[in-house]
Amino acid sequence: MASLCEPKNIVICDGSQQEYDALCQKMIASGTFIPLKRPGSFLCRSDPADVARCEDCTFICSEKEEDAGPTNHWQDPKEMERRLRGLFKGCMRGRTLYVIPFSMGPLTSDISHIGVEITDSPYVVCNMRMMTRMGSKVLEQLGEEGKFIPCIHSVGAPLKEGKKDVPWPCNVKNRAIVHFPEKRTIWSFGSGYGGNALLGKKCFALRIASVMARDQGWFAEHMLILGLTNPKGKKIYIAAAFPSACGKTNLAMLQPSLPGWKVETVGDDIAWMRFGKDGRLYAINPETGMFGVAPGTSKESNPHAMESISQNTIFTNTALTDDGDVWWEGMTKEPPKHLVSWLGEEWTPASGKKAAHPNARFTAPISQCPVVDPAYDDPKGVPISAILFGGRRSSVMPLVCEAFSWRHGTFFGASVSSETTAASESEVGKLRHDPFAMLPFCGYHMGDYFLHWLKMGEREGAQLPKIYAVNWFRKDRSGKFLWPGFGENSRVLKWIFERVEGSGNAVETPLGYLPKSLDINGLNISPQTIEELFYEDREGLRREVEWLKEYFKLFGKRLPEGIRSELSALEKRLG
Ligand code: OXD
Ligand code: MN
Repeated sequence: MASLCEPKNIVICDGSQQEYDALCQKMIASGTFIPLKRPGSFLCRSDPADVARCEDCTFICSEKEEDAGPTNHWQDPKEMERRLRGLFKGCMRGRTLYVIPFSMGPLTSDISHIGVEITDSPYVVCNMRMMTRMGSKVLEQLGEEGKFIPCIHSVGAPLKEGKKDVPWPCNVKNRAIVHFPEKRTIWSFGSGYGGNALLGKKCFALRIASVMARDQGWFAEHMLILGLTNPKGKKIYIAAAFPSACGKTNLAMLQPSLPGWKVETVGDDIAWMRFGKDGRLYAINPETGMFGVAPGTSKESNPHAMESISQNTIFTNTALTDDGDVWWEGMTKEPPKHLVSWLGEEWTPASGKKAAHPNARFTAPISQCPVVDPAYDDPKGVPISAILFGGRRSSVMPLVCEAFSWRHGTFFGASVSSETTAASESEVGKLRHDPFAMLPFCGYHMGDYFLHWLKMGEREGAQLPKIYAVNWFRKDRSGKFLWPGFGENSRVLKWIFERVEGSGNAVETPLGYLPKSLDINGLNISPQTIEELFYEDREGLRREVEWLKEYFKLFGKRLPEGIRSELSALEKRLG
């Protein structure tokens, strides 16, 4: 790679604090980092054209096109390799090539896997140090023979001798985030942002890992993991899949409004799950940090996230206050009178523009979360009792619904749709199917992915988690959210807990089991609103079935029979 990329230097990262601090200092000097008044924290402004995951330039280059499936962009692997070799030729001239050995998951866990990212971005190195277990200890574990996933990254902006660097080098017009599922290799060119560049996250822990999981009999999922304890001290673990920027971080560290209940955080974005010898499904969070969406995060909406980012945090594309702190829309009711926007421009409330980019992010160690679960680093993982699927749906879908079976729950996952958010560059607010919240992250044919889920449920001796569909985002006719969400979601978690324990009450409906009653003690909500939250909109549901039928045609013969029959069963139940 060195002879292809022609870097000026090569540094093998040891993952130490000293190394991290030196890179931060280097980035302050180059204008990439602005030190903040929060201890150990920095603001970074990206190039205005490189602000989110780029789905149109993300490719799954399987040997056969049909194996990438209809939901992925495919290109012939040989042609792509040629293109990449051209792009990477001399791409690191004038820059340092950093070698980042990292482990996704605790080093001693059987569920974990190792990767090595090479990059010419010190921003990537610092973020990877927070997001993964990184450095010498990983190299030691690898030894001479160890296996790892090669992850190759360049911002694609060679630096001419004597030329001053820009704060955020990138090469937007040539961006390519490329996965070779058979070779299990990742090449990413031209972007420095989030999932495009921190290759342990979406590229490895989801796209490549989903292929490994299919082949080896486990799950790599876009899910948070939380521990839920009832007032008697009994604890269960829940995994939950929601599309990007739909509140995974908020749910993962929710402060329950119900007295005596406790939520603790294992992970906020990705879960790797494997059946244990006892037949239960065990989950680890392969990451060690959060790369969370800043806008909307406040002391009210997510006090635990606010505490997690009070120090040692990298902020990207937030606004800067006059006293050297950060701000974003939704952080306080009243915006400050003056700011410097994410674009580096003077900003006042009269500017009529957003001060922070809608996909502005914070990177912070999960260990700083005040409610981090004691088992978050446990190599065994945590046993999952319930799996939730949800999306942003302003109508039709009820607040919560329990699946009749694993197969029915797999159908819930396959049917997820959600209004799009700024986490990706595509149009915001458009309702799209996002099966299992994995649409941008499944590394193979989505029909085969459904089949993998169905098959895993047939495993002998498996003690399968119960499966739920949830929707915090249903609106009334005037467009107002019906459900307050955030800490009040603990009321839904309580019902799920009781169902798992066998004590919760439910009514059977065509969609699944709904709560007979939800604990709304102390909540200022009218009985009509509750009714609307669970209203069985038969017409809307029939339209949903038609819409799903049309969507599932995309998968042709690779749509498993289990999903097809669940859809017809729902159609029949709706009458
Ligand atoms: C993320 C995403 O960054 O899903 O987690 O976009
Ligand atoms: Mn995500």
